Amino acid sequence: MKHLIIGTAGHIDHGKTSLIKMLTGIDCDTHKEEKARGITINLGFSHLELPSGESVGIIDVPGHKDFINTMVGGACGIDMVLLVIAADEGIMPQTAEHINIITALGIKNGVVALTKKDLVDEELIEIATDEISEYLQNTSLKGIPVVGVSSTTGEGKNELIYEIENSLNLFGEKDKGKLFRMYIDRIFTVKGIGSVVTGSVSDGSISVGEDVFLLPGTKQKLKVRSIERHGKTVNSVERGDRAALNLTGLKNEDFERGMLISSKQLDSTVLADAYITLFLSVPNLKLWSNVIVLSGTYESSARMHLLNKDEVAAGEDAIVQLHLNKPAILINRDKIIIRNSSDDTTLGGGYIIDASPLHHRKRTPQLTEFLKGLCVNILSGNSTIENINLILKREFRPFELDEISEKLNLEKENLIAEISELSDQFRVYDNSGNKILIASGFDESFANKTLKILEEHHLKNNIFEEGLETVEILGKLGLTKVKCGRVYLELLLNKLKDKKLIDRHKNTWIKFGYKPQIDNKTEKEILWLENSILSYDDSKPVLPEIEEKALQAGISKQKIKIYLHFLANKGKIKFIENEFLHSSILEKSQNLLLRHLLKKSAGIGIPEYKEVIPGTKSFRGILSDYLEGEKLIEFTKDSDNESRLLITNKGKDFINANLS
Ligand SMILES: Nc1nc2c(ncn2[C@@H]2O[C@H](COP(=O)(O)OP(=O)(O)OP(=O)(O)O)[C@@H](O)[C@H]2O)c(=O)[nH]1
Ligand SMILES: [Mg+2]
Repeated sequence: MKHLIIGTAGHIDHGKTSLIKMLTGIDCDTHKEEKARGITINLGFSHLELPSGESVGIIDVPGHKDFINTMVGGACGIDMVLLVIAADEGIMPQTAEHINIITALGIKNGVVALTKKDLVDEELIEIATDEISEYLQNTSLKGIPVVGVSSTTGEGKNELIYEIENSLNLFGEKDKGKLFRMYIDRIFTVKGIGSVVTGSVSDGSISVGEDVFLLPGTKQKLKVRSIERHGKTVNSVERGDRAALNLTGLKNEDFERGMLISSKQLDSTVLADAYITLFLSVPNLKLWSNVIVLSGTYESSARMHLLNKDEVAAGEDAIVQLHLNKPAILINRDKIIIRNSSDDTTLGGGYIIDASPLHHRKRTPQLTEFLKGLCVNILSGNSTIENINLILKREFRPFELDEISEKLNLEKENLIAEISELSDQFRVYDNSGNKILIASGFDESFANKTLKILEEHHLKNNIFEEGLETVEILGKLGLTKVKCGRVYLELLLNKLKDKKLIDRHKNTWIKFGYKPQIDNKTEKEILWLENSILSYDDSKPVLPEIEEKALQAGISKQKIKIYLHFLANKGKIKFIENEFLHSSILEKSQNLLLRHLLKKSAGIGIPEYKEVIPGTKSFRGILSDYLEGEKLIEFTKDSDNESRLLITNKGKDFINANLS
């Protein structure tokens, strides 16, 4: 099953609805007003069972010039066109306008039904056929077959069906996209069933029982209670199907034509970048113009800003930014049609090239270059690899495969198949099955930056054995806020390690082969610092005093800071909060106190603590802070509310192990 939709197109009264009735037996003009006026006003829906067994959906559109917007709403969802031209009139204004719209929507397949064959002679049929073929030369429908038919006599019906089937055979199986989207074109209530909305499924698939959202706006999940396709109850529908969904969760008045049913809560936008082409014989458009934007059944007035030129003439193309008055749910490659603000002329059409752009206040050459790249990709048949490249090159960061699959609306599995064909333009990292992609140039740049960061770090800290921790490098590379930044960096660092460019030291990264360098002078200075800390014995070392003495000895404050760090890394001193003690002194006092406490099951009061550790009060403060932090001792209060020190079980184990 190919899941395709055929749409009619053509001037008013040329016989579109009659033709569909002849082909399918269904009269699409169901409304009272349609019957009374003898014209189509709303979209009509039918389906055709082909001899091959395939069932295709049919959308019948109105030909009247006042209902072009309805026609666009129908035509946006079709795969091929049934262009209806009455043999007795030939190409008329809305024939031309519909052909323009079909061309702008990129629809290339179809059949011309030259209707009302019964009203003209064979010679006129031949002349009309030639005329139409020539006219279509400059449109997307170039070369499609022309079949003479009469809906009154049934003549030409089989030939037309044959050509429709031929044309449908040109379609292969398509990637249906991972996200389900369907623009609502009709809403009605069925007694005892509830709200039913119909539309053409433009992406993805949905099954009974699944949750969907009504967009824009509502955050509430709706359940798909039942589905009909071409009048038959089915379990699921997919891209290309005409569908009627029975949804539970909202009232009928919450639904509106032009709203979207989606499997995901998507953000709406009032800004979109688009590539458009103006139709022939429309007026020139200036830098800013007021327009109406149509996409699916969405419709909104908008201000259109030309980005790559100051004026655009009939037949020319342009890259534009649309400032929409009504929030839209758009994704890249969505087709759009532009009408003038008085809604009486279709100006042109094209594609969304960026559905979540920045507001382009300045039209820089870089911006134009980037947007042109997007256009080329979208127009050149959208090689997936090229599209991935474009996303990756836009932002200096790694991307998760999930993000790419979302942006391109392609299934992850299909993407994995594509990227395994390896592009030299991007790198793929495997994170236990989850893939991370990054543009090759950026990956190289991150690798080089990492090496440089480590080099600079070592240069400034050449007495240290340690390098930088992963988080420190992450911050210096500006990757902290990137979702997969940490995982990417770890993979990159490990790759650099495998290449023997960097190495691991303790919990840090160093450049491969890096060794600290301590010259004689430095060594002496460090020794001097250690000795001056030792000289404080069981008084708290006072940093400003040490710094003062150091200055006199010709050692800068900055160096003292580095040396303190160095001594800490070597385990010679210990930082406790912002203070520090020499480890040997700390250890001596700690053992002394713990050993004493071991004998005092009721603990000791502060005066006794003072006797055991006779140094300064601040020294005792740091010591007990440290031991309390290590959970070796704890403080309690006695009956007089005086503090008492007690050894913990952990403290007992610790000191017993030390004693033995
Ligand atoms: N003799 C003859 N009359 C036809 C044929 N097809 C359609 N008609 C007549 O042409 C008129 C218009 O037909 P429709 O099918 O309503 O035309 P339409 O293209 O659907 O019109 P809109 O939807 O309003 O644009 C009707 O009176 C039909 O009976 C045909 O093959 N032969
Ligand atoms: Mg009609």
